Amino acid sequence: MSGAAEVERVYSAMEESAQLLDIVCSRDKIWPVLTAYKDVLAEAVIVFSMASGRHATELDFSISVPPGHGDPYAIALSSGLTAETDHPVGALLSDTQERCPLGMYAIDGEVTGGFKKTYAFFPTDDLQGLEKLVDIPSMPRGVAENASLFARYGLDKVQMTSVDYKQRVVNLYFGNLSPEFLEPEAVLSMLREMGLQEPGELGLEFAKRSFAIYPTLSWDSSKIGRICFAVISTDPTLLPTRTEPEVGQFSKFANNSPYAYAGERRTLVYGLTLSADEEYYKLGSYYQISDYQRKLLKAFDALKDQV
Ligand code: GPP
Ligand code: MG
Repeated sequence: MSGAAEVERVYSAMEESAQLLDIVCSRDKIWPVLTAYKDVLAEAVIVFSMASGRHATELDFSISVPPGHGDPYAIALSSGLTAETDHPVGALLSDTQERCPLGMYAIDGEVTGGFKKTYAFFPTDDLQGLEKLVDIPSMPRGVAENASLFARYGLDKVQMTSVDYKQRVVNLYFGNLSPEFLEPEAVLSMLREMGLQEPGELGLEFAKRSFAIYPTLSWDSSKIGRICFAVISTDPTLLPTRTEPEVGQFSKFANNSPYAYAGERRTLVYGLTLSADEEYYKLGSYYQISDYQRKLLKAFDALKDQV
């Protein structure tokens, strides 16, 4: 398929996914993003992600970009998807790639807002330690200031980072989590120290199955803005709440979002996010996957019978 046909194909799937949530896609915002990365679409991992509450009016899309394709932030700048900035947010991806080995990149956009984020994935067999990340000059100082807190709760190996150019925030996606730190007492103690909301019983059960935990930091404060517990599964019923309209909305999305790997079950990543004054949920439905997601599902989806 040509690049233009790929753009058309992915846009249609995105529209179908957004319609499930009554969200209208902005073709003018999405088309330039898909066009800028059109050559990677056929082989990319592509995720459509919804969220609850005040975030329910947006659908995000994430697209992986192989390292050989070049720095995706440079592509975003040269394609006019985002404006140049002197803020350290604009230097973080290139500072990261100068200092750390990378296995992959990704970009992220909103179906109503357009280009939003980049991701830097470290090699799966070479996750980076916090000490490496605190040395990156444009990294928010809050990372260094919270490094010992993270380490005390077993958060010390980073799988990937994301940079959000709109909100000017950074996520550190910690992996290699030890089960002891996923127990309710440890999770509650960590959230109290961070000054974040504490989930109820359902949320704590959910958190036990996390394959990644990711805090969000900014350049404005050393406080942790929010943290998300992520669970990967093919089960469409794992949302950690029983309230409506969330259950209905998430179930519709989990059961009907389009995906391009017929014959397999849809890969889903649920998120439980806590900030100082908010608890909300996210669900990423994978439109395209790679063998890496299949491997993660094998390792983590099987855990459901043990917790
Ligand atoms: C979730 O971050 C991360 C993804 C959906 C990226 C996965 C991308 C691939 C190409 C595999 P988030 O959207 O929950 O973070 P935030 O809401 O803080 O931006
Ligand atoms: Mg998102």
